[in-house]
Amino acid sequence: MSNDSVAELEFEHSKSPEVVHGSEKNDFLGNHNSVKTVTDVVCQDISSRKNNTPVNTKIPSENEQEDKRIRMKQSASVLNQLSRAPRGKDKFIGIIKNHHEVLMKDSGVPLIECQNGNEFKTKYNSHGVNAVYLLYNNDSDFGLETPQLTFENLFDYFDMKKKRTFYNSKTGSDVAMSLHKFLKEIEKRDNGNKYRILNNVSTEVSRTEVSRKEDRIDIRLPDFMESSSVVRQIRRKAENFTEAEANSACWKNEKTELKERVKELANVEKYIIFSMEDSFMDVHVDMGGTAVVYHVISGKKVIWYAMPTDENLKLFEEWELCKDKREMTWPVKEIENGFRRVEVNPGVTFVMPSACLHLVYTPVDSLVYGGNFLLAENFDESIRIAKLEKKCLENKSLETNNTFPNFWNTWFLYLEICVLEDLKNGTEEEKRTALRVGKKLYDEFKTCYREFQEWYSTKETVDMLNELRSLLEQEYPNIENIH
Ligand SMILES: O=C(O)CCC(=O)C(=O)O
Ligand SMILES: [Fe+2]
Repeated sequence: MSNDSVAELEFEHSKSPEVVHGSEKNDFLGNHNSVKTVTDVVCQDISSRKNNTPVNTKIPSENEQEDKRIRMKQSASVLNQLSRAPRGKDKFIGIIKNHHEVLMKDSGVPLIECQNGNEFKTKYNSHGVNAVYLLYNNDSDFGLETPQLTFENLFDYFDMKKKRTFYNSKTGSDVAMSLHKFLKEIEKRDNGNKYRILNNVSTEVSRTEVSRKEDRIDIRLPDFMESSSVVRQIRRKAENFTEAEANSACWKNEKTELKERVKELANVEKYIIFSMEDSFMDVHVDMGGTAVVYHVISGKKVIWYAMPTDENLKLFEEWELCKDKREMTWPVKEIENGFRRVEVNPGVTFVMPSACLHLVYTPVDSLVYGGNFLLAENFDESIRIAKLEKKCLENKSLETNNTFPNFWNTWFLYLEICVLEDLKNGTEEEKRTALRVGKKLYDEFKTCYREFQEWYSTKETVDMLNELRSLLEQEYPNIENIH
């Protein structure tokens, strides 16, 4: 008997009889009483990230070690079942529903916990953009502001008739419906009727600040996001240019005016996510390898994340590009020890760096604020994901509206009005950042700049890259010419 089958046998004992959800009888497994006696291993120090060794942990007692060993076996058994279960079917959701509490609970993947915004600021300053954070209390030092949404007050903020795309976790397909209908679906479920498990992750409300005709919801971004988001930096710079400056020869905008391009920048920073209990999103990386801020307003989310290491991304890429996914091992199972489980309760904020792999399960009906943003420091990870998305677009496994709008154009605009500008006129600190980021952009674009001719002509991109090279030369004397 292999270790796996031992784990399955032990696991069988913890099942209770079949669960009936509403009046609909699912083939869900029974509830599992998870072991709650073991303190979670909390890694406080990102310096352990490379070897995944947690620090500041107390030495577990023998009982705790035994509990942990059992939980790990249970987790492995659940992963085995999940990797065999058909996606978009009750069975898969049922396994998650009943066993998510033990799933990948004991990894040593780092998580930086912060009690308040001030602690977040201090820790973010020392650990930077490549760490994962869990902030328990959102306050003015963090800066995020969202209305206190509930399922009862949605009509105060949203156009209840507007058709939105909901993902049905039971069938794995999309369905267009209004929020009004969505609430009716919840009612149907609560009245014991057959229902769908609906999840809307595409309601973005940035534009509503300007035109309040449709959704009427205001969100203030966290301070660190406001200052580090590439799109926000471009907007700020553009706002500071006078019309004359923006149209002068120094802003190479023969094709379109700066203000037109700014209007076309992606709005992906202010999503409200509407999820019914049992919604599930399988392993993915957010569009354009963006970093994510995820704040539960009401309800609860369970997120499993894995760091964007080369190895993890390779497995994910293989999976994404595989035509027949049934033939491949589920990447979550392969990367099992690289995932960490986090529960995000109301008022709690989860911050994930660019290109993190993640899965999300919703144990109760939930309303969430989610914001995506590009980080210049994570340019390489973003480009890697965008290249993967390009291949997926080509093989039609991805649709354009699930990618970061104007991804490549945005980086050229960032190069033009942020990086070049900072290298020439920035403060010492801005220059240092621009040197680092400028080099990454240069190395990527020096060979493939001809591919991007939407917002800039080839002559403009050549001029920009040559100017960048001459500004980088002193710091990087061996820098190659564009070719
Ligand atoms: O909350 C969810 O169900 C999934 C959110 C998410 O990861 C996404 O929209 O990319
Ligand atoms: Fe996501």
